[in-house]
This record gives sequence, C-alpha cells and structure tokens, in this order.
Amino acid sequence: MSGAPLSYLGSAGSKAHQVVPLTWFALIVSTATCLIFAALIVAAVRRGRAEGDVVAAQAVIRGGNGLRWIFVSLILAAVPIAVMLVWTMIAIARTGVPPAHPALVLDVTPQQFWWRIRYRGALPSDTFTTANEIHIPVGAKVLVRLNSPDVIHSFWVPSLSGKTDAIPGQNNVTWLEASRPGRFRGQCAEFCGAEHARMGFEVVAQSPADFEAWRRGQLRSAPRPVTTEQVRGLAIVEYRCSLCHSVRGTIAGAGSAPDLTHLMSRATIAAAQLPNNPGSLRGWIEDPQARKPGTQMPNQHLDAAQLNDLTAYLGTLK
Ligand code: HEC
Ligand SMILES: [Cu+2]
Repeated sequence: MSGAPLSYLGSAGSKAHQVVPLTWFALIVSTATCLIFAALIVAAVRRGRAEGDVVAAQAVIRGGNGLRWIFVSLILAAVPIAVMLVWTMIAIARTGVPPAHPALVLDVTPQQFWWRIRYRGALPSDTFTTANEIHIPVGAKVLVRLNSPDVIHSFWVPSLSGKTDAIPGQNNVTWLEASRPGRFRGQCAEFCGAEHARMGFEVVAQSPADFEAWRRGQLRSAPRPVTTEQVRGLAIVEYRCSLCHSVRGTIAGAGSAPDLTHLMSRATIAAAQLPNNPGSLRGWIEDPQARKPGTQMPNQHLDAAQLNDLTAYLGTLK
C-alpha cells in the first residue's frame, strides 16, 4: 500500500514523518468505531428478534439506567477526538512553518502542464533552470517558493510533503526535507486544465556529494554538436524550437517551455509521463498531442530525416 507512487501512508521526510502516524491513528480509530457500531447494531437487531412480540409491542422501553451508556460512549468518543486535536495541532506547528535558514531555495513554477524549477545560487552564475525533476540533498531543508503564470496548481509530494497551492500573483512557500535517498513522485493536485492528471514530477533525494555533482553538471552549458547529424539537429532546435525552449550555450533562449540544456539527465519527459529514451523522445516530438492531448507543445510536422537529426542532437544534452 505504502509502495504505491502517490501513497500518503508511507513517509520519507521530516514533514511526512509528522503526518503519517496521525493518519494511521485516525484511520484505525475510525475503522474500529465503524466495526464496533456495526457489531452493536447487529447484536441489537438479533436480540430484538429473540425477544419477539414483547419488543414489537413496546418499541421504546426506558429501563433503569440507560442514560449511563450515553455518557460512557460520549467519553469514549471524546478521548480519541481530543488526542487527534492536540496531535494535529502539534503536527501543524512542526510542518507549517518554513525553515528560517534553508540549505537550498527553489523557485517552482508550475504551468500548464509541467513544472519549471529554478535553483537560486549565491551568484547569478550559480543559478540555473530545469524541469520536472527536483534534486535535493538528503537531510537538507529546502525552501520551495511557488507562483503560477496561468491558473491555480498545487504542489504535492505525498511521501515528503502535503499540498501547497501555486496561485497566480501570489507567492506561496512550502518546504521539503528527505530523510533517505530515493525518487519520490509528485503530482499537480489542483485541477488546472485538460492535462492536469498528466502533470507529474519527481523529487530525487541524493547524498550531498551526488547532489553537488548533479548541480555542477546542470550549471554547464550544452556541448557543441560534433557529427553532421548533430549539427543539423541543433539548427532545427534553433529554428523550430527556440520560440519556446532554451538550450544554454545556443541561441535557443526562450523560457515558456522546459529547459532542454540537460534533457538527457532527466529520467522522464513530458512531466513524468514518458520514460526518457530515444524512442519515446522521438515519438513525443513527432506528435506531442497524441501522447498528451491538450499539451501546450504543438506538432512541428517534422519529417523522418529531421527527427533523426533532432534525436541525435538532443542525445548530446546530458
Ligand atoms: C509553442 C512552444 C513549443 C515549441 C515550438 C516546441 N515546444 Fe517542446 N514543449 C513545449 C511545452 C509547453 C512543453 C511541456 C509539455 C508538457 O509536459 O505538457 C514541451 C516539452 C518538450 C519536451 C519534453 C521536456 C521535458 O523535460 O519534459 C521536449 C523534449 C521538447 N518539448 C522538445 C521540443 C523540440 C525538439 C521542439 C522543436 C522541434 C519543440 N519542443 C518545440 C513547447 C514547445
Ligand atoms: Cu497543474
């Protein structure tokens, strides 16, 4: 159950560690209550049948001490509710306030239907943009600043953190801290249009050394194309794709679509919908609407030779 990608019954970070035990407590208490009530109702019905006509004639018999049961059950109900109330308040206090001194600050900008992620560094040269895959070091408190350029979306990584809306014109903040390495699935949790359900992302929690290696890799510009295929591929990117995408180190510098500079370093494409392999990449570029109807990337009507050149070039963007 807690192995499902979007399960909220397992936790991998300090925020979720606060919430998951409370969830189990509420689940167990409510299930037990339902079962006890069902059993009592069945017992009452059977007892009524057994006593036969006497009960039928006198539906309500006010016996000696019936009220006592009501008091007892009120107390029995009040105890778990009070526990849940206090426990919830503690959990909110521990998860609600973002860290004052985060180790990492990310600007996450969800838009129809993918996630832009900007890593802020101390210097402009330490700042870079990527998409749909958030890398964080294990044990670091990460501040996530959310804003939306179009409609309301919601940032949700069940095993690390609850939902926080991204609202146009408003800066919302949330935070993450992973307690172990792993890949954790995230999802847009606010209906935002046709492909809302296919607007996923992944959080990759890594050891600080692996994270640093990844970060340095992301800061690099794209390598120059080498083969003639790759050279033609870059020309197509600059001519056909640079309206929306950017590849740092080339003249493609637009920001309305995922940054492709290190496309090959990501495990998935199209907001965690397709595995990132040459076949699905080619299929995506050939006809994005067939893979993700309603996506904001248009069909470029490229022929087979152009698709070959493009995939050859995109393959170099590691
Ligand atoms: C009109 C704008 C536009 C143009 C032109 C465009 N794209 Fe896109 N592209 C997008 C958008 C928007 C997305 C995000 C789609 C989504 O996930 O819903 C995208 C996604 C992608 C992705 C997946 C990236 C990822 O990490 O998920 C690739 C690869 C890609 N485009 C390649 C290309 C190539 C190659 C071209 C040129 C032949 C191109 N695009 C032209 C808008 C565009
Ligand atoms: Cu969304």
